[in-house]
Amino acid sequence: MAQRSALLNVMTAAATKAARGLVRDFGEIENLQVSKKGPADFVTTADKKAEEVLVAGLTKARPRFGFLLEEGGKIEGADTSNRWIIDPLDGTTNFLHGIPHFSISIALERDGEPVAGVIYEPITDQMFWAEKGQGAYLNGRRIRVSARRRLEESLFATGIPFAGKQDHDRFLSQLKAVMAVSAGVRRFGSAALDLAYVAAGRYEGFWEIGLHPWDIAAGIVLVREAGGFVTDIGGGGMMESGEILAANDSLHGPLLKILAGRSA
Ligand code: 2AM
Ligand code: CA
Repeated sequence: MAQRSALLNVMTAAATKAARGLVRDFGEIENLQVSKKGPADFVTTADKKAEEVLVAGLTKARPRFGFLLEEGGKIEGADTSNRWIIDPLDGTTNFLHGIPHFSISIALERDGEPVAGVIYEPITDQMFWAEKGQGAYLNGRRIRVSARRRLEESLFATGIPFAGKQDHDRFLSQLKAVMAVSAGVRRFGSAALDLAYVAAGRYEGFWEIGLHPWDIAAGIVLVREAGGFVTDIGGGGMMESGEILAANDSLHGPLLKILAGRSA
């Protein structure tokens, strides 16, 4: 079992605590699916409750740090270098539909750079963590991006834009280009877990457009520390543009060309 730093212990403890409520609430979803009102309001409450637990735990441990929260927005801290970037429930649509694939994502950003990340998948009890310079881990075991180098043997994940989102045509041309050269494309619905799975070498790469900093901040640290490359797609910086491509060291370059509409 790898020795975890005090910082990572604080982050994993907060995730574990918030997950208890999420798992309890997820157990209720099945009953609510059949109710007239449906589970949507219930999920929003679950999401907010999880965020409150995370903020309380992290504030107790590091009282001066600020926050960027999916639900609660920005909270300025006395320490202007360090802030937590948090998604209390990534994969909300899965959760809402009773599909057991969702996560909690916590990153620590220091002077504008994500330096530590924890992504927790409560249903399967998979705790992914990484800290800059210290490697990436899953439940205490070191993880690495996959070693596959051939596109035709490679599996990729993505996120599909939906109603109200931009860039549907651009996404379709990216998908068309990747499906033509790869062993397959998956769409699981939690960007944070997609990045953790790239770090764990489960698939060779992941791309998505239209994301937010809380979807990707922790995963960026995980992929980098697992030996992968993670960048934006069209220029402009991942955290600003919400576009991300994460892949192993061999396939990031070719995939970036393919997504940009140039041949690999
Ligand atoms: P969420 O579950 O926290 O909302 C799936 O494609 C990914 O997109 C998930 O990480 C999901 O995060 C995120 N997502 C869902 N709705 C979104 C929206 N309206 N804008 C941007 N990202 C969204
Ligand atoms: Ca999210």
